[in-house]
Amino acid sequence: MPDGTQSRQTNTLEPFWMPFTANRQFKSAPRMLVSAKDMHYTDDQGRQILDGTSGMWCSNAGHGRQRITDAIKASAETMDFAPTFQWGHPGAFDLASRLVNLFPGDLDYVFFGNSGSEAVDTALKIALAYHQARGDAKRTRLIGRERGYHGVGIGGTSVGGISNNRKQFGTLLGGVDHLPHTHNLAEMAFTKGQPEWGAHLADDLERIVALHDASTIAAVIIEPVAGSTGVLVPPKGYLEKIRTICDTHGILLIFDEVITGFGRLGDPFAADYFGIVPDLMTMAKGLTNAAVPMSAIAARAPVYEAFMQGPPNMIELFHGYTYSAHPLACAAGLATLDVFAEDDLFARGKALAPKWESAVHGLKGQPNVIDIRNIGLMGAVELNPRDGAPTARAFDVYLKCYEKGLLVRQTGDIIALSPPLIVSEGQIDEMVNILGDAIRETE
Ligand code: PXG
Repeated sequence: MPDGTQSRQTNTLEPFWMPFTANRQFKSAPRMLVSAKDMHYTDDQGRQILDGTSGMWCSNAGHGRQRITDAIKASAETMDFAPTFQWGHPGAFDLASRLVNLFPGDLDYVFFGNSGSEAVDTALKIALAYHQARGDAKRTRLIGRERGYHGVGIGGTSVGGISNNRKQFGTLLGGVDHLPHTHNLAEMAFTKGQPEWGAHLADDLERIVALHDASTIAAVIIEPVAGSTGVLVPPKGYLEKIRTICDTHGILLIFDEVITGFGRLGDPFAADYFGIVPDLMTMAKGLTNAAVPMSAIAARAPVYEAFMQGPPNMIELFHGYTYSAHPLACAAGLATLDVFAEDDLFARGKALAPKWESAVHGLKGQPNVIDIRNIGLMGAVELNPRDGAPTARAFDVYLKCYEKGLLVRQTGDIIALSPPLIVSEGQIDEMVNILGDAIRETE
């Protein structure tokens, strides 16, 4: 190893090892965002960038919401930090109460983390511990799905199904299996909303159950709509089948709603939209409008109750984070719920969805566009990969969009869109026009 003093970098961009980023490409041509308000970022050149992705699927109420900023400021001035292991602070209980009122069914309890990844690993651990608490300790297998994204913890990476996110990290957790993904261009290209084809793919869970025996399986975790992999909308009837199979075999169903939570589909959660109550539900991102990192795990009453046994002075779940229910995050979460109520944002998302659908599907027929998908205020445009250079075409489109003043996400050969729920109809047209221009100008 070189002496530490010799490794000092002169380029100020060099020391930050950027996450999920082509570091050398970025540092040679940085895209630097310096402020954000409502639907726009401003970059270091003073350009206004229209936000087609709610930051990273997270600032659902738009940027710089005064009410949220004020709440964070007031909270920081009152109490910078309070522990929540064997202590408490009012904001944590207030936010938990407000959230469980929003959750569907008997999702009556909430545990807090700081990121979607932590929420996922927490949900997986709760599932394992739940079975153990009920004397069913053999149930230790976890089932994910191909192309699923559940964050970057070892648990989330293990149940995740995006190959690039797994292959650098060895064998990961044992005892994990994966359902097939639901994407099939031949059967569902250019479907508006939920595809008619594909409910039978849920039957693969019966195959997995038969292979491992139900008595060894703790939980199934899926995104109701797969986000990161490029907006895979569940086929009609698919989620219902998954729920039924889990019920039949005593397997917990975890919905990872880190992206779909807080209005992305025009309902508070995808669970509401699809009318299916999972046993555990993870959320993050939109929970605080991304103004302070926070995540949460909702649990159905019977799950929580399974832990509430033994002497009452004993800790029931040996799990938690220093920053679980951090006061600033709770303040931001409470203010976010106020903003959603004041602006009627769930209804707004729902009302805009038809406009969104027709706008994004308007890109059909543009060069290299092989599929368009949408649900709620989520959309994806899939491009034909360049020969021998997968992902390059979409990356070029992504860069062109940025040059033209639009923030989109690129994943593989897919451009994903998820605007803040405050987007106007005119801004939807603007997004689609810029993306269309970028696609036409890209070889
Ligand atoms: N679950 C799901 C479903 C997610 O989408 C996580 C867990 C992990 O959350 P954290 O907070 O640990 O990052 C996510 C995160 C993208 C993109 O553009 C998606 C995510 C993160 C960054 C980029 O697709 N999803």
